[in-house]
Formats: sequence, structure tokens, C-alpha cells
Amino acid sequence: MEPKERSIDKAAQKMIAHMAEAGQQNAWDRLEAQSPQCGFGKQGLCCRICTMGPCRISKKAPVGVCGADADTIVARNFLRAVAGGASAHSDHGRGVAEVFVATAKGEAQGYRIKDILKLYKVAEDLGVKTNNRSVNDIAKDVGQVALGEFGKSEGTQSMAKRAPKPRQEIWQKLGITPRAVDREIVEALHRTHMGVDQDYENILMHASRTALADGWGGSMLATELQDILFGTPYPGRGEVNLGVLKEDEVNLIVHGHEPILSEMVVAASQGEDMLAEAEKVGAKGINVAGICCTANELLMRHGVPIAGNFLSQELAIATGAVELMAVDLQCVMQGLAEITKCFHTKLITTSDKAKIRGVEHVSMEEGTALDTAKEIVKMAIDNYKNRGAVTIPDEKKKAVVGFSHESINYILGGRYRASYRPLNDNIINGRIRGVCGIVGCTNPKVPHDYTHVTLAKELIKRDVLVLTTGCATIACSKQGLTNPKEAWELAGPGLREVCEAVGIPPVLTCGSCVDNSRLLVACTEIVREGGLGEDISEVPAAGACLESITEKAISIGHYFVASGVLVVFGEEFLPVSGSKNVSDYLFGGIEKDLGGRWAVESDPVKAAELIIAHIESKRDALGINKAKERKLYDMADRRALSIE
Ligand code: BF8
Ligand code: SF4
Repeated sequence: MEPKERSIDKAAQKMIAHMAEAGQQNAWDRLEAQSPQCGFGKQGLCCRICTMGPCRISKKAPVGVCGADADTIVARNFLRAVAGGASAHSDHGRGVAEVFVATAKGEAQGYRIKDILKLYKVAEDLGVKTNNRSVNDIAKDVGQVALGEFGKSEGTQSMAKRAPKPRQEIWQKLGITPRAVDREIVEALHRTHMGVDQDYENILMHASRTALADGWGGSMLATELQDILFGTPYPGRGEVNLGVLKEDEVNLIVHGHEPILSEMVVAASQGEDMLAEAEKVGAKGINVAGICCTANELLMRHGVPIAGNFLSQELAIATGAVELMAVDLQCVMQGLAEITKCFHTKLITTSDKAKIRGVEHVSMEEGTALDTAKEIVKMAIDNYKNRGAVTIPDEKKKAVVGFSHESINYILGGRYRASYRPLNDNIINGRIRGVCGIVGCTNPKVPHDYTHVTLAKELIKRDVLVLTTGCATIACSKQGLTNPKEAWELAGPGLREVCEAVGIPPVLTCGSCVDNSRLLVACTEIVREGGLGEDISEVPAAGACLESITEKAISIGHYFVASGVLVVFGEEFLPVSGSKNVSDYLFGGIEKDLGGRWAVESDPVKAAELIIAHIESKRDALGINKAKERKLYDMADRRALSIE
């Protein structure tokens, strides 16, 4: 397959060609080696839950050995995927909460509570008293209450109380207000054990509750605590793509998800001592760049450049310019270990939860975080001398990034009247038709970045404001869609007018995948501001991920659906087609219960049509689509108006 068919990103194309010439393998090659892939798995029809199986459902054998039918098996696989995704986000959130508590106690090296205003706000949400108390005392309690949210024995998720009242009532009526995060995940594994829950609707209802525990629990806690600890993002400039790597500096890439590692690496790399060390080896500086969601976290908060998204991780190594790649957890390919063997690049793992066989492990613990980060930076510097030939593609784009709920509020309304009013007003008057979240991964089964970028372009052209997270946000930034001047040209007239007036791009970068919780908060604020319905399901909004890979993406998609939003995935990436009943429920029936639903569409142009039709139908239902043209009165009108 030609590099152009593998990626729309010119930097990626160059590196793919370069790797092919050198006979080096990447994810696209391994996908080819795996083809054809199992058709049962693609449809969700393979069950490996007990050793009477594995069972595969077909016409010849319509039920498994235990009698489980296609509906049960597909629903069970779906729930297990949601539980896997929710566990990843939530364990990340728990990790942050632990560092948060340690910081408040003064036991974490190098960290401090940065956003005190937000600490007060989150304290209120979690029921922590703030009057006459020190910042660290409040933070200690906030961290401990947050930790409790994962495993508490009673009650429901505190953050879920942020949702609009009618939304909370829907969840209560269905009995799916999420309880402790751990409990929902454990129950998901229990229910999907052999011989337990065998009613697909009942299984899917718990999938909704588990996903909600992620969105309004683990992910939201992770985002909020990270903002307090590392700073709430506000708009700033940054650069994105492999061209951010520097020929004459020590390049250190941080890759993964938890900013606990990367924040300290950035801090360590800026120290005078480290810069002096770099000079000693002949480098002009230390260039830290990010890959995947860690990159989003760092760019949003510190303007640290992004080298690429998921499918760029191996390509970055193949430039030969990376002295060290430090990974923590999630979305880290084991293939990295192989490709680093061809270059001088040192790969190190840092999370005790995520080691790679044969790769050096440097354990990152909060008590010694800064020292460990310095050690990592020093390793990168020491490796500079081993660098061989370098091929850095000359591709990078400027981006304006850092759109948290707080910063959107501030930009739209100003410091003294921070509010979503201007956004709501412009949706109501039709300059902006609605809002769409484009989120998630880059899957080698479709051309890298293609669907995210095409969908975003189609939507902004039609005056839909786009909010992005995860690898999708990096894809859009690589094509200039988050650079205001470049992207305004591509926006429809109404959206362009609003964006120019406010000074924002029509595609907003909202952060990493756990930061999808920011989009839940944004939807809630739109409702609270008034004029666009009483519940999230009434807002002209949708979500999409046409290149999804992970269980995390399925959990995210499902918590949006369970919060009342239409979510569109690429067809192959939602493995439920093996059961008509499950598909019918997720694509239709669930809307009656929860107000949101799933849809599948692999073509981004058609997906845009689907999303716009949905947005317009929501506008119709709100009654904001009535033509408001000036009426020219004829004599009959005048007579009707005249008072006799
Ligand atoms: O959490 S978008 S490939 S990097 S899963 Fe992974 Fe998907 Fe990228 Fe971040 Ni999210
Ligand atoms: Fe087969 Fe049932 Fe066991 Fe699944 S649980 S592997 S369908 S026997």
C-alpha cells in the first residue's frame, strides 16, 4: 500500500516511505500481516468467556455451548469493552487523586496546587468545606473525597449531580445513576461471567451505568484534579507534527496519558543544570515533545509541542532524532521496542502498571518525581552523542490550543461576565447551527487522520462549531484547522463571523481523552445558560469518532449516548453487527430510554450529513429554526393589524 493511502499527513507519508526503504515495520505493515482478520470478532460474535468455548455464532451453530445466543454474546462483549475503557480512564483518575493527596500533604516532590479558584469550585461539588481553611487542608479533603468516589460503599457519583436535573431524573428512573466507579466495573465483569446476565437489554443498561461512571466519575475527576494540580488550560500557541523535532537539540518524547510523569519531565528539562549538561554534549537545548494524550495535556497547559498522534509513535523513532522516549501507560505500542532497536533511541517505561519486556524501567513515584524526571532527562542528554543519520520531515503547523470549559466561558463572556450566553445566542439565531465533538484515535484500517479532518472541514463549512480531543485534535491541528487565520477561511459565514469576533478557531482543542468530560460540562453549561432546552438531549449537538481503536473510545461514546447525545462511529469500529436486537437497541431503542443513540457511518462526508440532519432536527424541536425574515406587509396584513 502506498504511503498516501496510509496517511493524509505529509510528515507521516515521508516517514512511512523512509521506513519501507529501510525495511522497518510499523503498525500498517503488521495490519497487513494480520489480514484477513476474524469476521466473528468484527461482529462481536466470538465468546471466550469460559472454557466450554471459544464459541462463534453462525447459522450452523446459532448458540454457544452454554446456550448463549448472539444477543447475549454481542451485548456481553460490548459491556466488557465499556468496562475496559472505564477502568483505564478511572485508574488514571485514581492515580491523579493519589498524587493530589500527596501534594496536599507536602509529600510529592515538585508538585503544587496551582489553580486555587478551581479547587474551591470542585470542593463545593464534592461537599468539602472551605471556610477559614488553608489551601492544603481543603486540597487534602478534596483529594480524599475524590479517592472515595472510586470505591465508596454507598451513594452515587458526586459529579453526576452536575448534570441537568432532567438528566439526573432519567438516570434515577432507569436505576442507572452510577455508584462507585470500581463497583460498576466489578459488576460489569461479574454480569458478563459465564452464566450470569443473559438478557441483552439488562446487560446494555449496565453498560450505560458503567460508562456514566467513567464520564461523570473517573474521567471527570481526572480532568478536574489535573486542572487544579497542573493548571486549568487557557488559550495559547503551539506547534504540531514531526517537524517540531530539532536537529541540533536533545529530543525527548513523552508518550502516554498521565501528566504526572510528563509535567515533571518538562519541569526538569527547563532547569539550568540540565541545560548546562546539554551544552556540554554539543546540543543547543533540550526539546521535549509529546505523543498521544500526554501531548495534548502538555500543549494545552504549557505550549509544549506535539510530535504526533497514535500512529506517529513509531514514525517519530524512525526519524533517528529522538534521544529518549519515556512512556507511561495506554496506547503505547509494543512495536516501539522493536523499532528502537534500529536506532539510538532509548525507550523507557515509567509506570509500574505498564512495563514492556526487554525495555528499561525507571519507576516514577510521587515522592521522588522530580529527581526521577531529572534522571530521565540526563539519560536523554547522555544519548545525544550516539545519534546517527537524522530524517526530520519539514512539516509542522501552528495551533491555538487550550479550550477548557472555564476558558470557553471566559473568552465568550469576559472576566466579569463569564458566560455561555454568546454561544447560546449564536446557536439560537442560527449563525452557529450546533456543536459537534470529534474525538478519539487513528486506526490503521483507514487512512491516518483522514476521517477526522474531512468531517471537521465538512462541519465547519456548514457552520457547526467543532470541539476536539485525543488523537483527533492532533489530526485537525496537523492540517491547520486549529490555526484561526487558516481555519476561518474554511468556515461557513455565520461560524466565521462569530469565531473572528471572539478570536478563536472554528475547531477547538479541548485536550486528552479523559478531557471528554469537559464536553459533558460544556453541554451542561449550554443547557444551564437557557434557551436551548432543559436537558443535554435537546441541545443541537453530536459526537463522532470514525477512526476509533480502543475500549476507552467505546466507553466515551457510550457515556455520551447515555447523557443524551448522538454518537457516530466508523462501521467496523463498533463490533455489534452480529446481533440485530443489540444493534436495533443501540441505534434506535436506547433513544427512548436515554435520549441519545449510536449510529455508524464510515464515510466522513456522509457522517457530516447525518450529524447536520440530527442537529437541524434538534433545532426544529426547539423551535429555533423558524424563518425570521422581515415581512413585507400587503394591504390585507395592514387591515388585519389596524385597530377598529
Ligand atoms: O486516550 S485518542 S489512540 S491516545 S484512546 Fe489512544 Fe485513542 Fe489516541 Fe489517548 Ni484516546
Ligand atoms: Fe461459549 Fe457460553 Fe462459554 Fe461463551 S460462556 S464461551 S458462549 S459456552
